[in-house]
Order: sequence, then C-alpha cells, then structure tokens
Amino acid sequence: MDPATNLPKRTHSRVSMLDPAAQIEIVAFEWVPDFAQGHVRDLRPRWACEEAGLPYRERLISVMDKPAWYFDEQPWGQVPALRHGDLHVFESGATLLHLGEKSETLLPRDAARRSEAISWLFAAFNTVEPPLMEYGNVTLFAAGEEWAKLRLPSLEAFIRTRLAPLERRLATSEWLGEALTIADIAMVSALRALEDSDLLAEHSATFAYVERGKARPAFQRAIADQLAAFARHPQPQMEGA
Ligand SMILES: N[C@@H](CCC(=O)N[C@@H](CS)C(=O)NCC(=O)O)C(=O)O
Repeated sequence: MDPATNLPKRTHSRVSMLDPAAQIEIVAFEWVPDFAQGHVRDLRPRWACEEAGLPYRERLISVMDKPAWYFDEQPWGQVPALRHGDLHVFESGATLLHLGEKSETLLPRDAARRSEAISWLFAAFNTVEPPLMEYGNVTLFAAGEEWAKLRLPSLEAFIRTRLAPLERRLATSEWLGEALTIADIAMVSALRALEDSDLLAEHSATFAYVERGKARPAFQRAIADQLAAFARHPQPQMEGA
C-alpha cells in the first residue's frame, strides 16, 4: 500500500489507470473538435495518474452543453476538474499539485527538489504557456487576420526569449529536475502548442525533451484514454446545421 493514498501501489503498470471504481475522478469532455483532440487539459492529470500508478475514473461532460452543477466545481465550466473524496480541485496546475501530494514519483519530498519542481511548475503555467496560447490564437484561430500577421514577428521573438533558458537547462538535463515531476508534465504539455512550429524545431534540446515526454508509456496511455472517450461519443449536431 502507498501510505500517502492508502491505495495499492501500482507504479510501472502497463495497463491504464482508468478504473471506474477509483477514488480519484477527473472531469473531461466527452467530445471536442478534431484540432483539440489529444490536447485537452484533462490529459495533464491523466498523465500524472499514469506516471504515479494512481487509479482514476473519468466523468465525461458535454462541451456544448455543460451541466449547471459543473459550474459549482469549475467556475468557468472548463476542464479539467478533479474530485478526490470530499475534495474538489480545479485548474490543471492545481490538479497536478494535488496528485503530486499523493505521489513522491510526481513531486519529490526532499525540500530542495520539491521547491525546484514547484518553481518549474509555475514557470510552465505562468511564464511559458501564456505566449504559446497567444501563438495558437495568432496562427490558428485568427490566422489570415491583418492584426494577427502584424503581431506574429514580435510574438515569435518573445517566445524565443522564453525558450532560450529552457534550452540551456535541457541541454544538460533530461528533465527540469533530476527526474520527471509534475513540472515536466506541465511543461511538456504547454510546449506541445509548438509541436508543428519551427520555433520548437530550432531549439533542439527542448524539442528532444518534448519528444521524450510524449514517448513515455504513461503519456501514451493517457492520450489513448482521452481519444477513446471521443471515439465513443459522436460529434453533436450543431444548431442550424
Ligand atoms: N487555466 C485552466 C484552463 C482550462 C481550459 O482552458 N480548458 C479548456 C480545455 S483545454 C476548456 O475547458 N475549454 C472549453 C471552455 O472554455 O468552455 C486550466 O489550466 O485548467
């Protein structure tokens, strides 16, 4: 048994941690449009559960017709949210921290390594991810708009200033700390927004880091389970379509 969770230790399992009887529940969407499939943020706590061998169940809701009760758990109605016994957690970063508290695999107990992991976790969410989200907006959702074309060069230059320190760190280190932690789960997930961009390709250590994260069996199981839910749920009919 794992004393932190009172659950059987199931690390290094080759089977998915998805288990309808699990105590941990992750709220996810039953279906999203193609461009978002494999990127929805419930992937982050799913991946963490897989790394740590923490069983979880999924609760699927509709992105088009979010249930009213869900706004009491996630004020913006976004995913993911996580329930664990009486605890309700929202924001993917908070779900990662919660799971980190349950598993030393995800968040070291040693004070120095723990502070390092938490610092990088916040860096992923606060320093690295915001300009990458803007990049997605400029190159995908607003592509073709005049303002987006004007914004792109300065945004790319800014993103390079965010990637350069990561590149330095990852040139000599496989993960942000000594071993993979919730910080890497957050950072790799954020960097995936650049998957098809030269910005990532031109930073070879950071590129290899993202590939290393995605190659992990735990990541593969997590993404397969997210995609399996979409495959089970047909695309909803749009109004007026
Ligand atoms: N800061 C939030 C963002 C969550 C978020 O943007 N979730 C997206 C899916 S990846 C969502 O629920 N989108 C639908 C919506 O906003 O209505 C977190 O990290 O949990």
